[in-house]
Amino acid sequence: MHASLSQLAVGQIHEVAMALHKSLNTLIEFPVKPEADYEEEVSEWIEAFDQVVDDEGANKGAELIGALVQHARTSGVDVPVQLNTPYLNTIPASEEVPYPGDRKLERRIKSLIRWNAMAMVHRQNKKDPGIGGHISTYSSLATLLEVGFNHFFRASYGDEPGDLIYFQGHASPGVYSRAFLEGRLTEEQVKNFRHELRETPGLSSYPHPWLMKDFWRFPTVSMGIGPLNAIYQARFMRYLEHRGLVAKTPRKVWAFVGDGETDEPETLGSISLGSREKLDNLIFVVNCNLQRLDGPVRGNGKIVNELEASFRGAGWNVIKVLWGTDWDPLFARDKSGLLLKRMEECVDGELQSYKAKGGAYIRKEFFGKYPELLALVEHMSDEELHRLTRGGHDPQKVYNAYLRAVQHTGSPTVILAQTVKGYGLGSAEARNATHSEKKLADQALSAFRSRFDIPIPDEAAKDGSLYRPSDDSEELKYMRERRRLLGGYMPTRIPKPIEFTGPPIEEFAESLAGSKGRGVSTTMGYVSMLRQLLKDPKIGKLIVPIIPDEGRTFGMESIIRQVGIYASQGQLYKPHDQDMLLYYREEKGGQILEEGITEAGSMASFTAAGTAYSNYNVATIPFFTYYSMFGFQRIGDMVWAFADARGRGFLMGGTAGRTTLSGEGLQHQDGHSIVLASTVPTCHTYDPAYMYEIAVIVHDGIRRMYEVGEDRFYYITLYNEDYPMPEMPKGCEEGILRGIYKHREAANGKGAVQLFGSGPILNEALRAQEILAEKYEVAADVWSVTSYNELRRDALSTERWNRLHPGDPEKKPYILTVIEGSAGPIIAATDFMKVVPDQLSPWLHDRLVTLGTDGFGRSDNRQYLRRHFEVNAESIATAALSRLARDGKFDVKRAQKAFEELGVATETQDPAVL
Ligand SMILES: Cc1ncc(C[n+]2csc(CCOP(=O)(O)OP(=O)(O)O)c2C)c(N)n1
Ligand SMILES: [Mg+2]
Repeated sequence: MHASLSQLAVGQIHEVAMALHKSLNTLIEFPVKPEADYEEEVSEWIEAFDQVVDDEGANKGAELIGALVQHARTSGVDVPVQLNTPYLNTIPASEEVPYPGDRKLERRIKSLIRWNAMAMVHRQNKKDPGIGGHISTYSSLATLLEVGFNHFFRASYGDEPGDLIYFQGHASPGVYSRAFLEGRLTEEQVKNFRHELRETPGLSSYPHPWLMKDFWRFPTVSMGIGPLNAIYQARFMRYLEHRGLVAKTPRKVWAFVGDGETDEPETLGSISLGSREKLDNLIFVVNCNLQRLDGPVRGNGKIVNELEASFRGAGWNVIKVLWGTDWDPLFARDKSGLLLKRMEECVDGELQSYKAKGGAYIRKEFFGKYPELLALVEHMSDEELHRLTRGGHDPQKVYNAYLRAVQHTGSPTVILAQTVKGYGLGSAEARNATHSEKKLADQALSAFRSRFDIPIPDEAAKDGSLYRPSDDSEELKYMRERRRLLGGYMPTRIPKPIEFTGPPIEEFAESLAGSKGRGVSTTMGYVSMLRQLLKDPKIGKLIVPIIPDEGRTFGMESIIRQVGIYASQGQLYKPHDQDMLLYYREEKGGQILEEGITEAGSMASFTAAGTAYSNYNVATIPFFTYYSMFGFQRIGDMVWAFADARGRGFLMGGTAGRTTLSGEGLQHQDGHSIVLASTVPTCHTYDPAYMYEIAVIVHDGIRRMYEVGEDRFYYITLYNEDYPMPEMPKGCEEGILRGIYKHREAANGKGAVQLFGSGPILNEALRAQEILAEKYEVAADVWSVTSYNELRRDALSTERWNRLHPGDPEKKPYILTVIEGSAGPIIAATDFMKVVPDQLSPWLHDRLVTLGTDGFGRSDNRQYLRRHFEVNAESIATAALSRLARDGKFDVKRAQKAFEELGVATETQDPAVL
């Protein structure tokens, strides 16, 4: 080397640094081409660099480059950050290990799976047009899955459950097809793909544990949810291990992700958690078939490069599997570097066209750009050029990538596998419309059969008949043996029974006893209840408190002190508040999952914890406490998937109520999460007013979910308004759980009006009761309605029974049995939308008058908010009088005057539209 760094101009340093980068072969894009003047100088530097690598090894070379770049940067030279490596396989052919399986047999098995997957979808659409199904996703994924099934996916590790696999949802026909060959699904089931409502049980379109509870574990088909849940699953696995709740095993979480799916913010949004937590138990496989539903994923760019940069930047181990073995000799022979250059020049739209248009086109358009490349392939036919394989279809390449991934330590791995959408589907291969291809023409079916050597007659091929060789065929024996060695079939979901006894109701004594006149909020009460549960000798350790950076909002500092925040590395710093009682305690065995500001991530943790009974045989009980507005509204689709996954646990919607949360305004004030919660079939929603109500609900919830084993979960609202919590009256447990009980009868025992209240608005109803009695001599009964949703579900199911049994005596919905004998109108007031109580209209008919908080919130205080939304005591009282007046039970003039006396404006605009 002649010139020293200090002698070079800044521009020259840049040139040299970039040239050396390129020579290191780790960074490819070369934004500033060396000018001719420097060429000699650059080659001298490279020569010197090569010398260092030759003499002292690659590590020394890397150090040198690192030092050079660092120096250039500190000297003010803007060396661009480059995160892409050459558009080549990460693992060079020279470093590959040989394939350990029987390639020929595995190919035959894969062909049979391909055939049956395709036949399943094709037949169904032939006889039931429009029933749908997808063949092109699996056709691109087959090798990626098969190498896993034959060599990597472990069903168990001794007594411990094995790997957890998130399958690309649209590839389900391939997964079914394998299970069919394994003899786990019958021909009848396969023939009833997407016909699960007919006589023989069928197969659901996509992975749904709700519909196929012995088979699927993870709902993935809503794009983005699978990958996000997989990241948090891997983290939760570590959490269980660190807390000693499961044994440490080499088990992995595999997530198969579509390249189009990476557009979803959920897919990439949390990848940094993977590296921060060093989740080397996590492997993403992105099926880069370069297409999504409508067309190319990045027609004008390269999705692989984009993802490589994102994942590498986030600290993941990235393994690219781009080209098949048949490219290796071409690369070996190409001394000009033009083959790589040509690959790097191509955008994905072109790569797709090459596969769609065939060999002659590839010769002309791809190789034809440079005469040297044309010469490189002159010995190959067009057909051979067309068949040049993409890496994700080559078992040898895929095996090596998986092997590296499972051996890698210290960070998660992503495998970016280049594939062809619709692989093997002839004219549907790599076409924009291929995603929606559901049927093949007769001729395409025959071609498919011939290409993959399916031993069935032509006629049967045209019908798309299923084909399963005999049980003692080589293929099936091989499949079974491979799975036996890997611990069993997958996917399966057969939770083992878990011994579990919930805490006795006495453990909730503090909540049941009330606050002895002290003003407390249900949030505060809940936090003390949770602290108590955490101390339970049997189930305390199973409780998983989850909070998205709202611990202090909910007064949970004491819990942080009590059980600590889970931190995989422990606490590497002295917290500034360590001298204080309630210091910020992080530790390896900590119990709280403090997720930071991510409701989606927290929900993913809730999902991992709420399904741990089925994935790890551990009945963890998650309590996810969050700002109620940012729950269902923000991450409702994840809640839906949680229900599908048969998740169990408690969603605790804090700072609920559009008028109870004061000061925060429109974006925070929740008046509708209960409406959204009502849409999830296994979600049981409660809007309690008192601590004893919460205690009864949680006590029973733990019993039902974990002792009885019901697939249900709870949404419970929590409020921040302080008021005295009464002691539990006798005999109200059933009412609390079913949704309503009488809370305070009219003083004279003859209520002429019924006031329904929920949450803190129950206090307004109680105050209205007093106003009505004292000022207007109207007697009213007050009821606590803990759940309109539960009351409606009960009424709907009773009504259904009545409809289906016209000859039998009519049954009564619970709500009617409860209010039977009560007199007068019912004024129902809630801090949620009017539609919440209105759910009971069909049964309460014209007795029901609803007051609720429809419309956008404001940031004022409770008093003004309740007046604005007309849910304060005065509004409740006037609503009662107004209704009584219309019914001819109260003087109209007096009713009109009452509005004035109580300060309820009558001519203002409706808050619902303000
Ligand atoms: C949240 C969500 N939005 C839209 C869809 C509809 N959808 C189903 S498959 C698909 C394209 C998938 O492309 P990609 O992820 O690349 O998978 P491929 O089939 O190409 O393997 C879309 C948009 C969905 N399933 N989920
Ligand atoms: Mg795709």
